[in-house]
Amino acid sequence: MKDFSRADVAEIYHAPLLELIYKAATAHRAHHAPGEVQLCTLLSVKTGGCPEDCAYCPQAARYHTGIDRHGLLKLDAVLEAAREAKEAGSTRFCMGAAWREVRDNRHFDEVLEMVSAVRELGLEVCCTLGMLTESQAQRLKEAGLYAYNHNLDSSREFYPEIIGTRGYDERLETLANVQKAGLSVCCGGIIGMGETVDQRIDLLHTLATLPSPPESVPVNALVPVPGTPLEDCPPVSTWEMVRMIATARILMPNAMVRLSAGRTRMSAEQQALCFLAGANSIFTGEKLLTTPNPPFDSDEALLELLGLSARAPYQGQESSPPA
Ligand code: SAM
Ligand code: DTB
Ligand code: SF4
Repeated sequence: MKDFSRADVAEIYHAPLLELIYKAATAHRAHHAPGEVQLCTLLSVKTGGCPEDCAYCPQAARYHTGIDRHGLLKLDAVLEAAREAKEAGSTRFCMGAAWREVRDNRHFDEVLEMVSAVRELGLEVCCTLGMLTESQAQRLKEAGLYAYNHNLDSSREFYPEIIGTRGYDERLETLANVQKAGLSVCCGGIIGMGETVDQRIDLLHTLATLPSPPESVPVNALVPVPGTPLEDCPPVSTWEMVRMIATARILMPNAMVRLSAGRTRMSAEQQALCFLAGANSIFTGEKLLTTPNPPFDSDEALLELLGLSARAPYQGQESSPPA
């Protein structure tokens, strides 16, 4: 565990902006190839109908968001999407399910098959399926899962204002189970939900002082979806995304910092600043889980413009590709 204090994190976060970006870019260069961006693809393998009440989420059954609900996809459909993702240069494929938690049933068995099959294609496989027990995490690991995404989303203090159907400690417990199983942890949050800057700093402090810091930190800007309680939240400014990304990069220099939801509202210049501030991964393809994402061609043009290249696929077939 890193011993950053809350005050250390606040000091980094509030540094003069260009100083902050410079420090983050320096940390980025010391730990990563700065010209490389990892491309990842998301696939919602089970969409909508979720019993949870996450105020940001279009997939919660209680909000009327008009998304196309569907049950668990068939293996063939998942494999086709994974092949396409690989073809388009993605090296990480993340399957999401709108579940509160994993249950030990045939659906989980099917997900385990999906994990093994996608793994066979030579992709890093990530899942985000809700809460997990230690033995479920172990089974995912044995099936060939590389990483598990489970976001803390915000600070402990703000959490009850966005989610009432589960608590922060339950979130931390799943993260501990994931870590115990030897899976790579992907854990981040969302800004723009009405939280204060201090609460964002609290989230960054919690992430950086987890028993071991996450290997992957997605930074999402809220995508306000009509029908959800957060539909009218005003957009966050890019400066706020940049401060989050840069602080995460300095606190967790080895992590992949992913510029995640919210890119459709960002210009090339705004995204360039995020890369400069230490983001080194994006999700590509026209859809995130259920909401739009920039078209593939415009991302290709963006990387070309900035002289960035997509990180090459890792070569080995061992169960732990390099982070
Ligand atoms: N049900 C699982 C869970 O909650 O862990 C996995 C799927 S959930 C959709 C994955 C993550 O997507 C959430 O933790 C949240 O951080 C992010 N997310 C969901 N809706 C979003 C939105 N409208 N804007 C930004 N991020 C969002
Ligand atoms: C994460 O932090 N962001 C991604 C991934 N992890 C699973 C998901 C963003 C979802 C945005 C809303 C949607 O498309 O449904
Ligand atoms: Fe369900 Fe996950 Fe959406 Fe919350 S974020 S409503 S748990 S799918």
